[in-house]
Amino acid sequence: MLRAEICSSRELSFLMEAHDGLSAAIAERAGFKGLWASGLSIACSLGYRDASELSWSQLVDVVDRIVDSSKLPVLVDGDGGFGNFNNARLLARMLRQRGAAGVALEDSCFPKMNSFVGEGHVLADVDEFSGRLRAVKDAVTDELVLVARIEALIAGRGMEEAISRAHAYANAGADAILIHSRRSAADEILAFVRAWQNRLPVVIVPTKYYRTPVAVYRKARISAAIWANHSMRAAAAAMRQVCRRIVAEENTASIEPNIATLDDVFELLKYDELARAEARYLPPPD
Ligand code: SPV
Ligand code: MG
Repeated sequence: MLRAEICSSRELSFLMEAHDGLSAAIAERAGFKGLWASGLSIACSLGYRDASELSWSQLVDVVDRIVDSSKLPVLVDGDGGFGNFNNARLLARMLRQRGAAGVALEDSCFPKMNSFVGEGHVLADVDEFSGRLRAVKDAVTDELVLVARIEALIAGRGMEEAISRAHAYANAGADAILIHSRRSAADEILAFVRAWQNRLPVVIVPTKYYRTPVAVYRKARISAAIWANHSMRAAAAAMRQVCRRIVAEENTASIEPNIATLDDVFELLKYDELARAEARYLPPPD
């Protein structure tokens, strides 16, 4: 299912960020066909920075809630795999156990730093990172889609380096390539796609180059675009506004029309089946 979403260059798919069960359920209800369990958004929702402060087991536990809260396939942001080939492989096995559909691993070093923060991002050695991918592929075979994420453009290492890394990661068994950019225009992403010639499907994260119309990605035969952090950012803005108003007004009357009703929330999480009298537990007959 996720393979169809992200590995088809015939149709552009969209993955929506989820950082907990509620955001997963909301994205599904809105019509998305796949989810991105974002490292940044999950870390942020727990009050951590996206700098390997969230542990791999905390990530796995949140993914468990995301998977359980919708029927959608979930591509998990596995950062660099939280260490070497062994840590990456363990993470992938645990994610498969919790029902994830895929994992994206980036060629960063531990501890990682979010791609949009600071300069001087350090890339992993190509052979060492290829070993991480190969170890994951050997462990989970086709049961998890394996996306290799290239940070060469983020690290300012240029297009040639990005393309040669993409070939190395394809040879190591990746199912798709995620090429990341922090530019405000899609030019370097599109240059990558032209040079890459679709040896493997391409996934993008248009967080910074959000003004580019998706028709451009369709024309470039990009397989999937990830809206990587928008529910988390929407929640942050809404929570801040509500908190400020309640502090100022010492009353919630004015915000009531602008927030989800409790009935909305109950409906989203299917309280109706619990509320029925016949929902009482009936033990099986002896
Ligand atoms: C994430 O959502 O955690 C990502 C995308 O990895 S980014 O924040 O752009 O690095
Ligand atoms: Mg991330």
